[in-house]
Amino acid sequence: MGKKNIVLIGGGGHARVVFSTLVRLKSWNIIGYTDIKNRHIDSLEYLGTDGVLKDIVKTVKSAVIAVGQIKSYELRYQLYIKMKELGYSLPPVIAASAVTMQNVSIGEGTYVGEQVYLGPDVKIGMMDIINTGSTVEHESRIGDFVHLSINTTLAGCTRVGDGTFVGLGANISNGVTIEDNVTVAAGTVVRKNVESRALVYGNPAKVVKGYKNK
Ligand code: JB2
Repeated sequence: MGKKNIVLIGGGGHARVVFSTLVRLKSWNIIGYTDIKNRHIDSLEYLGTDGVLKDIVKTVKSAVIAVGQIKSYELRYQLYIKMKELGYSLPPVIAASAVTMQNVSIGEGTYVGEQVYLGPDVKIGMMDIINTGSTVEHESRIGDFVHLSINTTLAGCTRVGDGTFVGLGANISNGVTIEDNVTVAAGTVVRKNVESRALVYGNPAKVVKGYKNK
């Protein structure tokens, strides 16, 4: 089967990672990337700003939103709306070295990085970043526009709400629910449920309520 065309949105750090993942998959013809400026990614053509996307969609139907999400998912959300309006399809990108066990589902536009493990019956939402080396064990549910940073570990039956950010190397214990728009700082060990918009940090974890106002 021939390779399908795909365009990358964004040319920063996350785009470089997504680009390498796509290259290793060998199933995509990566035509280039858009950005507000030329980021000079080796061997990937800069196509211009997002204004060019309305013409590109005539020949390239698939795109990957390769802008990351740390402080807020707002930009990823805006880009998602724009790409859908333009008629792009946003396939999930699942790295060649990721392990997905039985009955795993992964939503539209989600990136699953190298060396990720997704246990049986795990449900991953749309537009998520499940970054390099993360583990999500059995029956866990991850919402939409979530970012699990590098090497996060989520035990079985965990819940993560929409828009939540989980920092580098954080650990979430079995059965814990983290609600929407929560920020989990890097290295945090979360053993109890966390309510919406809170910041949680440290071990044992401390919680700041109402950290985010949306
Ligand atoms: O509207 C836009 C737009 N706004 C910013 N359209 C397009 N096409 N691109 C946009 N950008 C571009 O996103 C910026 O000009 C910049 O080149 C890129 C963001 O790059 P940056 O390296 O700042 O962040 P990132 O989101 O690619 O990566 C962060 O998040 C990852 C998850 C980094 O901190 C990584 O280390 C992290 N792994």
